[in-house]
Amino acid sequence: MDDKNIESSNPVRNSRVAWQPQAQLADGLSRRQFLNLTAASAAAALLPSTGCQNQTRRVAASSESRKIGTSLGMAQPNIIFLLTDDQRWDTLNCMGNPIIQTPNMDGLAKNGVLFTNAFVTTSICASSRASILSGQYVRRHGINNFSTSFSQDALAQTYPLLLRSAGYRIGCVGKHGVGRGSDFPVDQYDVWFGCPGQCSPYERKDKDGNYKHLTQIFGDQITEFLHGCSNEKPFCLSVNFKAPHVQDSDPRQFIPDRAYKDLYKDVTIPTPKTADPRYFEALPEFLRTSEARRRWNIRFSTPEKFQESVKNYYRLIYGVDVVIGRIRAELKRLNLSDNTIIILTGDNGFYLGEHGLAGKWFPHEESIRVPLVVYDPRATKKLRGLTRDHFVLNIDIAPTILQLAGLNPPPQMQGRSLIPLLTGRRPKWRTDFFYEHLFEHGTIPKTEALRTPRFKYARYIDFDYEELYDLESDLHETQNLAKDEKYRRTLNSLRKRCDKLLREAKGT
Ligand SMILES: [Ca+2]
Repeated sequence: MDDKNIESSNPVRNSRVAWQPQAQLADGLSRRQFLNLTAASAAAALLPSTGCQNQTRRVAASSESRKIGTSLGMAQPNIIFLLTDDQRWDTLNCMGNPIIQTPNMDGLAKNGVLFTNAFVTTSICASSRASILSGQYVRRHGINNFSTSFSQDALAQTYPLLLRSAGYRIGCVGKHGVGRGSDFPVDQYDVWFGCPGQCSPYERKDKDGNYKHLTQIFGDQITEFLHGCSNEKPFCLSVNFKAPHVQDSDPRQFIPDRAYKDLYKDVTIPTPKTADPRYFEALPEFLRTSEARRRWNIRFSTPEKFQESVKNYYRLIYGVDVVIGRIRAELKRLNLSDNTIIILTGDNGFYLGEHGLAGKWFPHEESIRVPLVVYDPRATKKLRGLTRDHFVLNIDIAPTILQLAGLNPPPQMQGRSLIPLLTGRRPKWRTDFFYEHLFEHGTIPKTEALRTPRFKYARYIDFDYEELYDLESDLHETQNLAKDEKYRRTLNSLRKRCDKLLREAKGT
C-alpha cells in the first residue's frame, strides 16, 4: 500500500487585502533562514459525479487565456501536465533549496509563474490524482482508495476527456494512479502509456538488454507521443512520474538512476529541526505508533540512512528534471515549443524525518505542500519569472487547464482557474482552505484540517484529538495550542470555519 486524499475553495468574498503572504517562506528567505527552517533536506525551508452532461463550451475568444500572451498560430495551446509523485514543495533549487539540482524545473519557473504556496487537499496518491483530474475534493469525487475508478459519467468530466471532446489529442504516460489497471480508460485516450499500481520496478532493461531507469522510459514514451503531434491539432499529455516515490517492497526504498549515483556525494544534508527526538516524543501515541513511524524506521532512523535516503530522493527528482530538459528540446525540434504550455506539480508532500515521521497523509506542512510551476511560452515578457504566494490547490489544476484551452470548467469542479494569477493581477482569492484525509488504514489516522495564513487547525477524527499551530511564530508546528486557554476563541472560530468548508467540499 502506499499512498493515498481534498479542498475547497471558494474565493473569499470581500477580501480587500491584497493577499498577505503567509509564507514568506519561499521568496525573501535567506539561505541561512532556509537551512534553519528546513528539515531534511537541506532544504527545507519552508520557504515556503456527478453525472453531468458532457458539455464543454468554448469561452468566447477565451479572453482570459489570451491575456496571457499572444497565441501563436493556433487558437488552442498544447498542454503538457507533469505530475511527480511525493515531491515536496521545497525540492526545487528555485524554491530556495541550495543543494538540489533542478535546472530545468528552475528554467520553467524563470520563464513562467512559480507558486510558492501550493497545497494538496488530500495527501495520498490516488485521491490527490482524482482531485487533480476532476477538480474536486475527495468528499465529492469519492475516490478514497487504490481500487475505485471514476464512474463513466465522472470520467467524462475529467480535464483530459473534456479536452478530447473539444478536439484535443490526449495522452497518458506513467503512474495513472486512479483505480485498477483493468479499469483504466485506455480506449478513451488517443495514446495510453499508463501503467498500473506503482509502476514498479524502477530498474528495467531496454530492447537490447541494457539498464534503463523507469523515468527515462517515460521520457521515451513522451517523445513517442510528441512525434504523433502536429500544429494541426492541439494536444494534452498528462505525465505521471513515479519518481521520487519509494519502491515500497524494496529495502533500498529510493532507487535513482545509476547514472546519478554520485550526485550530492560530497554534500551533507542538514537534519531537520523537528528530527530531534523530543518532537516525536511530544506526539500522541496514535501518531508515534503510526505507519509514518514504521516507515521512518526504514528510511531515516540513523544518520547514515537519513543521508542516503534524502540524497536518493533528490537523485530521483534530478532524473525527472533531465526528462523535462528532453521534453523541451523535443518540442523545439518539432516546432511545437511556442505553443505548448508546461505545468509541473506534485501529488502530495513528504516527510523527510520531520517530527520523527516518514511518508505523508497527515496535515503538517511537509505532507500537504507541493511545488507548482506554470510555464506558458506565449506569455509576454512582463508575465515571466513571476512568483505568486496565494493559496493554490490541486483542485485548481483541472479548471486551469480547461480555461487555458479556452473551455469553461464545468460547474461541479470546486477548484478555481489560476489564470488571473498567471496574468499578474491581484484577484480576490481564497484566504484559507480545507484539507481532508479519509483513507481507511489501521495505523493511518483520518484527519481534517483548516489552513489559514496564520493558523493550522487539525483534528484526528477517530481520536478526538485536535491540534492548533500558530505558524507565524511556530513554522515547524511544534507547539500544540489546542488546549491553551488563550487560544480558546481562536480554536472555536477555526473549528466553525473548518466545518463550513467541509460542508462546501461535500456540496451540501
Ligand atoms: Ca504520491
